[in-house]
Amino acid sequence: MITDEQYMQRCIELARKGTGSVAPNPMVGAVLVHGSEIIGEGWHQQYGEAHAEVNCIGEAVQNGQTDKFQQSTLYVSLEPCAHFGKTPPCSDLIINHKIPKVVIGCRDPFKEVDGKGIEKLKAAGVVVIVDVLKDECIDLNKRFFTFHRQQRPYIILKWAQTKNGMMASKSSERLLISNEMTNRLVHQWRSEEASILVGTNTALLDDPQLTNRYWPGKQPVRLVLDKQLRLPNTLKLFNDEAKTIIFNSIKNSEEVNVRYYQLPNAETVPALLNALYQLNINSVIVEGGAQLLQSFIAAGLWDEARIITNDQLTVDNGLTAPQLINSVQTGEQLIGSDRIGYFINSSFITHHSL
Ligand code: AOF
Ligand code: ZN
Repeated sequence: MITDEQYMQRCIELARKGTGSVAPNPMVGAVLVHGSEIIGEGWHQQYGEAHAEVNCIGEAVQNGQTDKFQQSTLYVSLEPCAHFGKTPPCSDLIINHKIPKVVIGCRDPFKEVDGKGIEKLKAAGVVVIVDVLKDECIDLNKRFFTFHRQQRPYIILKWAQTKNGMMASKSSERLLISNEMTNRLVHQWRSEEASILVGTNTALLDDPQLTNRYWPGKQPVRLVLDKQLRLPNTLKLFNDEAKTIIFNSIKNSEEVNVRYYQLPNAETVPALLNALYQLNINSVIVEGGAQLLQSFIAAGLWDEARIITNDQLTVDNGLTAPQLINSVQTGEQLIGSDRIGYFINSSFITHHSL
């Protein structure tokens, strides 16, 4: 006998096929089961397009399975929607197709839905089971859940540090902490997030491109703090490889690929996060400098820290790396609280050419 959990696992697997193409929407998967036979499968494939349930039921209809619907169960990793968004409500679709039972992974935190889909189904006499593999389904869409529950993007802090807890001050030293493999990993991370953020000094001194070049997939939006508009437009982050938003206290304007967003208190983390919420940016990877990273830590506003270390390298006059807790954080260690810390030791990773 196949369990509800196993069908839900399949929904999660299907949902993941939407990785990178549905944000800021959630990834969602659905299967329609008759007896022990799967008669339809679907997932949310593209932002703005059909939801998982529509594709799942659509496949079953196409395969001539419609007469089995009244004895079938629909499994879906997120509560079916109840609102008219870019597409009509999935709960209506289920009711119209007379599917008598729906098993749901987790409730949708989006305020237009948030239990209304479940209520609608129940009111129409559909048997509804909720929270099957709930934790897995929430984790699948951790960015979406953080965005709607906390009204801010999911925040990943990233930096590289030496054995003695220093961030490199010169780019030559930085190259020694990281290597081609960790660089590729960082580009994969960039491809997975909606945006990358850096502070003024980092933009000015390092002149980073802040693009994803070593991993297939999309370019995140580049976010830069530049209160007084000190950054010259000759910097690489003004190139056409990706979009850039400059948070500043002087002007609001839109140019090709560059948007100036006026935000008087951009240097305070909550003000910046609120702006990102308004801009519908549901995740951010903060890549420096030390001061900006430390201000996120001090505000307690972060979800993950990903720290690249090189346990064979010490730098004498570097910049002290951010401190997650009141202790030196070299090597691997677990960070208290429900946040996640990853230490990636680049000296253990062998070199491969890209
Ligand atoms: C579902 N099934 O596969 C997804 C859902 O703008 P729209 O119309 O695409 O609606 C987006 C919202 O719908 C999104 O914020 C989330 O609450 C829900 N996503 N719902 O029933 C799906 N992707
Ligand atoms: Zn829907």
